[in-house]
Amino acid sequence: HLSIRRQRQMCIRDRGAHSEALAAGAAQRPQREGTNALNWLNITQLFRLQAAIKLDLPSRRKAIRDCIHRFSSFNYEVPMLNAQRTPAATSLLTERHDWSVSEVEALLNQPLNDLLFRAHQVHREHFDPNTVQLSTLLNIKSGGCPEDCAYCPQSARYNTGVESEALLDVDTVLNAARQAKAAGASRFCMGAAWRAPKDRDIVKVAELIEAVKGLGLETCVTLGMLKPQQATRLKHAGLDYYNHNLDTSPEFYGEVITTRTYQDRLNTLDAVRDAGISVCCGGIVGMGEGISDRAGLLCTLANLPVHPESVPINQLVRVEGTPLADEAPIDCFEVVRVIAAARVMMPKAYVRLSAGRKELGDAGQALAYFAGANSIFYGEQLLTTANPLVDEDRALFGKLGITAGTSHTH
Ligand code: SAM
Ligand code: DTB
Ligand code: SF4
Repeated sequence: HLSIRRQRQMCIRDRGAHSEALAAGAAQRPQREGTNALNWLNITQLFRLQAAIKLDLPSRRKAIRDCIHRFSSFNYEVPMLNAQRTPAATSLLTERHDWSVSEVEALLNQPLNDLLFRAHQVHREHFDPNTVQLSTLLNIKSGGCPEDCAYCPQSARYNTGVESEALLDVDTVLNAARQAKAAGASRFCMGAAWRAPKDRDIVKVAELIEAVKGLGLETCVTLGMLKPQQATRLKHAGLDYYNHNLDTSPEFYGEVITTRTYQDRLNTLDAVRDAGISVCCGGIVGMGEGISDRAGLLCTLANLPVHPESVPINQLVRVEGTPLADEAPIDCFEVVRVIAAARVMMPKAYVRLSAGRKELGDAGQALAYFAGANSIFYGEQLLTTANPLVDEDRALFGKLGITAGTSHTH
């Protein structure tokens, strides 16, 4: 139903996009027989699903990513890509990566029923709404962290009563992982209170990953900032996910953390993505941020060249001794709104209702599941603070008709 003039404008724009992308592809294209520009574009689309990561293309990845980014900023279908539509191309064309903060603020500020309705529709298009993925957390290296994250009980700068402990050994970790599996978890997440792991730490964590993977569980670790070769080493050990949160908007970030930058975090996310590991990245609400900061966090996440496969939304756990201990509590609808907006903006991501479930209560959690949350931390302990009991989660799932399921990103 577009006017001819508008169609022509679009065609001209398309041609511009094509030639840019083709140029980027051509510049980086391997000199192989039979590899023409069109094939190369298919490869860039596959990259989005991480297939191309398995190819040895480190020097070309940035060009590929830029190319994908340019394509994905178009909201209408590009005829050439459409003609050779693959699942990867479909995803490239249907997911948005061009959100503006004001647009997301408007989304967050909608009447709750409107936001919930939209989010739930998106949720049903992509997932079974009655299945929730279960991840169990283990703190493999507790306390003594040099960073100053204002929310964190494990920072050595605050008096929170959390003891500093050495990295757990393989047997202890395996025992916890076996228990998690027996209780129904599909993923085992190991957290370490490091600013950044040393190479010798990576060797030990790689052993833990191999052991947990051997039990048939998905693996996830969160170790702080990561260098590209460290990410590759973890990938080889069998790591499925790396958790590294942006925590809040670029603007509010400096109020919460001063010992590492937002860009440091984005660099780690790049290293993880380039190593072919699925990205788990989200943030915290309830730290005194404004709605625009929540929108800013969601925009940064959704405008990444590839959406994170997993998006944990944490409600601040206010821990005595941390600078944010006396922050005013937020109500459950604030959390639910952020979950709903994340679902709308990143339709295929697993949105994890993370820290703060105890405070949300049954009704708040039920709303969050309706809004599109389809993953939780499962087990009585988060890292240093309490989580709902396994029996409580089972009882709530029973009341809501929810069953535990695995993720389908692998
Ligand atoms: N040290 C590593 C790092 O910061 O990347 C990994 C562990 S760190 C505890 C992982 C994440 O847990 C943080 O980025 C933050 O989002 C979340 N977190 C920590 N303390 C929290 C709290 N009190 N309430 C809510 N979320 C918290
Ligand atoms: C995430 O987003 N939340 C988890 C996990 N990733 C590592 C951590 C929550 C920590 C809550 C405070 C604590 O227990 O120390
Ligand atoms: Fe350290 Fe991570 Fe806690 Fe920050 S969030 S103080 S980096 S353990």
